[in-house]
Amino acid sequence: MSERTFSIIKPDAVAAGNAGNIIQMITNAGLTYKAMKLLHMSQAQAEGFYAVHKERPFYGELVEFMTSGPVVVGVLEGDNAIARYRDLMGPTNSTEAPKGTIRGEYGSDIQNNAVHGSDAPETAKQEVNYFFTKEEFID
Ligand code: FUP
Repeated sequence: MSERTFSIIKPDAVAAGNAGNIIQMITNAGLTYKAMKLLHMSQAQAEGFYAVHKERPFYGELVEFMTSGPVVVGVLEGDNAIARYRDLMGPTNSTEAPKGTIRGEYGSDIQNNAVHGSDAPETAKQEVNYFFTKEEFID
């Protein structure tokens, strides 16, 4: 069944000039971009996006990292897109990510891990709506 997922190419990957290659990996995997934009998250935007991690010890550092430079946010569509994109990303900790996954190719560690992808249909919907309005979609 076709579904949508939310993706971020994080500040480490954009700053290193890897956004183009990552987009190519995503589209080569058969996922289609329905919306995309470059933005620099505000403190409030990053805090809200990661609110679920508020009590975790890495929250402050994570927000600082995510606001450190521009990111590419996007909405991907395809059959089973949420799971397929997570497989393509690889594990959260880039040091454990196999070659051929985005984090294996372009991530550095558990925080500087190149990309984000939604983990379930409900969070995908929330995350898409957090960054995009209806007018920004193709179709
Ligand atoms: P993921 O679903 O793979 O993005 O991973 P999590 O939801 O577990 O973590 C969300 C983000 O928190 C990760 F992308 C990176 C960050 N993180 C850290 O910075 N340090 C940690 O120890 C764990 C997660």
